[in-house]
Parts: sequence; C-alpha cells; structure tokens
Amino acid sequence: MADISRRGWLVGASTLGLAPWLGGCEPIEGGPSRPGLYGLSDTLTLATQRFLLRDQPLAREFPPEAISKIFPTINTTDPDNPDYRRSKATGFSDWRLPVSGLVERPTAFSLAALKAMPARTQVTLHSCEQGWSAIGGWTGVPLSHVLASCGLKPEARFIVIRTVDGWWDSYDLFDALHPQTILAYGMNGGDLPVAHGAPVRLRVERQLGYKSLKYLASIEATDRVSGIGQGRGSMVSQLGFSWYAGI
Ligand SMILES: Nc1nc2c(c(=O)[nH]1)N[C@H]1C(S)=C(S)[C@@H](COP(=O)(O)O)O[C@H]1N2
Ligand SMILES: [Mo]
Repeated sequence: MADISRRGWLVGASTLGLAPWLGGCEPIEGGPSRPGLYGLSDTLTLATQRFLLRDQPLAREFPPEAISKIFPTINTTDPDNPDYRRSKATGFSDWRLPVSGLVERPTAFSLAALKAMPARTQVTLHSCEQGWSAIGGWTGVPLSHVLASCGLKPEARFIVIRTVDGWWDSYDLFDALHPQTILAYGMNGGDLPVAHGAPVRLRVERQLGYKSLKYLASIEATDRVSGIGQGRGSMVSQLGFSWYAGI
C-alpha cells in the first residue's frame, strides 16, 4: 500500500517539478540552498509533511464565530515607501500588481481586476513564529487562478513574491497552486486593513505566518531562486529561518 501511494505521490510530485526534492538521490538543483544538517532537516520536514498531508491537503477552516476579536499586527504595519504612501492616498486606485517571468502573458493587475476574479473566503488559524496565533477570515483570489490567467509556463518551478517593505519570499508550485493560497484583499468581511497588508497580501495557510507576505508589490515565476538574493529563497531564510515553514 505504501508503495502504491508513494508512486502516486511521486507521479504527482514530478508533475509539479518536486521529484528532485523527494527522490533522495538527486541533488537539489536550482532550489533554495540548505547547507549542512539544518538544511537536511528542512528538506526532510518538507518531504515528510507532503507525505503525511497527501490525503488531507487543506488547512483546517473554522466557522465565522471562531474569528479572533483581536488579531495582532506585527513587524511592518504602515510601510514608509513613498510610492506606497501615494497609492494609499488614492485608495489604491492606481495600485498594480505585475506578474512576470515564466508566464505567456505578463500582466499588471489592478485591485478591481483581482476583485473581479473568482473569490475564496477562508477562516483559518495564523501561527507566528514569535509565539502567538489568531484566527482570521480572509477573502481573495486564488494565486493559481491569477497564474493560470497569465499562462504559467511549464518550466516554472517557483513563484517569487516581493513586497513594498523589502520582504520577499518564494514558494514551490505545490504551495503556490494550493487552493487555499490566495491573494487576499479582504479580512473579516471588510477591506484588508493597512496594518494587515493592504491592498493585497498573500495567505499560505499551511506555513508559519512569515510566509504570508503583506503589501504585495510583484509576482515572478522562475525556474530557480539561486540567482535571487543569496539564493536561499527568501529574506527570512537569509536571516536563518527555514524556507519551508510547514506547520
Ligand atoms: N511585507 C511584509 N510581510 C509580512 C511581514 C512584514 O513585516 N512585512 N511580517 C510577517 C510575519 S512574521 C507575520 S506573523 C505576518 C503578520 O501579519 P499581521 O501583521 O497581519 O498579523 O505577516 C508576515 N508578512
Ligand atoms: Mo510571524
């Protein structure tokens, strides 16, 4: 049984370009580098979680009554980037989110364009590595829909997301195309507040809070992240946090 499901899993994984990560004998090429023992445990955590989660891929969702009365805000809560300030003053009417890289049709989406796409609302538990958690309701368009509408090329393996306050991160296609990975413009039934990342933030529900970037500035599809930053896949992994932050 283990054999069959493992084979099924590997077929699925190779479709998403993950096989080199899971096969165990091939070097990780093009992916974030994970040097030393720490890197090995990171890779094993990724592979183990993906295996354990194969039959229950969705993060738990809660009823609206479970939404926390207070959802903390942390780190950047009002970016001082001048372009952001100007855009905020217009109610983000001039805001654009460029999607570029390995896509057939690079597109810059307005907030109205994202809101016109199919929406998903999910009430989920957010866990911050700094020791707190809270339940929030998020509304937005699945990232998979946005990428599909731009024509994601088959060579794409990572989605790199940059923000207005200098945070950036990357996601493999397993997470980027996951149904609960959304570009959220709404929180708890209203517009996404500035302190929580307006006009649009990412929600990646099966990873720690730091992977859910706020204040999105651009999205790029790539086949590797080794040429970006120090090649470790994210700003926080350059600081020593793990790139894969599965919970
Ligand atoms: N651009 C950006 N994204 C970010 C952060 C940030 O400071 N800037 N903080 C991260 C961390 S560590 C957490 S826990 C959540 C916090 O989101 P919140 O302020 O809405 O609670 O956003 C994440 N995304
Ligand atoms: Mo966090």
